[in-house]
Amino acid sequence: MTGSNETRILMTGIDLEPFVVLTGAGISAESGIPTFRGDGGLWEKYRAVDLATPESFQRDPELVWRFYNWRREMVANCMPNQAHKTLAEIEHLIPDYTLITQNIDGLHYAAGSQNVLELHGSIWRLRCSACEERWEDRRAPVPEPVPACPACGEPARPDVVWFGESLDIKILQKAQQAAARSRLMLIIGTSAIVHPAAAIPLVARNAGARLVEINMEATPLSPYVDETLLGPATEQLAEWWLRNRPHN
Ligand code: BV8
Ligand code: ZN
Repeated sequence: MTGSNETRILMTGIDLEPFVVLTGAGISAESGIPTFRGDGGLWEKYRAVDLATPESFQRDPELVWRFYNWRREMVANCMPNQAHKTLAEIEHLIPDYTLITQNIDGLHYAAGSQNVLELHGSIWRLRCSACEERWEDRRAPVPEPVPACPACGEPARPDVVWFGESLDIKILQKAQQAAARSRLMLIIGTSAIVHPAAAIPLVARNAGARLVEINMEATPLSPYVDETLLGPATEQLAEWWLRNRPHN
């Protein structure tokens, strides 16, 4: 193959671009961040309905802030792992590349990824519960029991998407459009249960993309993928990339 704008062909003869990746909590597990649904998962201790919903914030904002402060302190002490770093390397090597994440921990950016579609927001951003104000805040923990909006003084909340809330439509459309034109999608560390994120791989499949799933176990998506690599993301992604990275 010659010429930079040629579609790169994998050593195994499949298209490598447009290259799309969807990650979930499992990619951060080896950084020490508990997943949501595994054993010892976050939601086991705290029922999602009690904490990650607008109703719970309305009812008890201090409780919800205690939960997010606990997560902020945990994430602040965690480093990106080899899987995050491999994805940052792929972004630098593959021009037509889109990284979509359900995670709010910011570890893809910490590993050097530059363009990340954060479907469910970021734990490091706050937004006002009343006006449009939103801002970066890296304090772990946020000291006030319920921080106030700097613009209007109303209660501030984590700038994340809670259950029952719709995602940022622009970010979701970008993710769906990337999937709709993809030739290859890696799905890494997601239980493929939470919608609308869980439907994104099917958009890629309908577009004729090759789907490669990396997980510790089979998921509802597994029957629809071309390849399921079972094992920790740090190992499985590095080995897959070693087998398939372009050598020119
Ligand atoms: C919406 C931000 C509507 C907050 C999160 C029935 C059918 C379909 C949909 C629904 C339904 N009932 C309700 C819904 C809607 C609901 C939903 O999907 N519920 C699920 C539970 C059924 N969805 C919503 O509410 C969404 N909004 O639908 O709005 C609407 C429309 C119009 C107008 C108004 C409203 C919003 C969903 C977003 C919720 N927010 N997070 C926060 O994080 O605090 S979701 C939360 O789950 C996280 O973002 C997390 O990323 C996400 C998904 O979980 P995973 O990432 O997959 O993590 P999980 O623990 O589940 O799995 C980890 C995987 O990793 C496992 O498979 C494990 O085997 C693997 N693993 C572990 N270790 C490793 C590993 N893999 C590799 N290596 C390892 N080392
Ligand atoms: Zn405000």
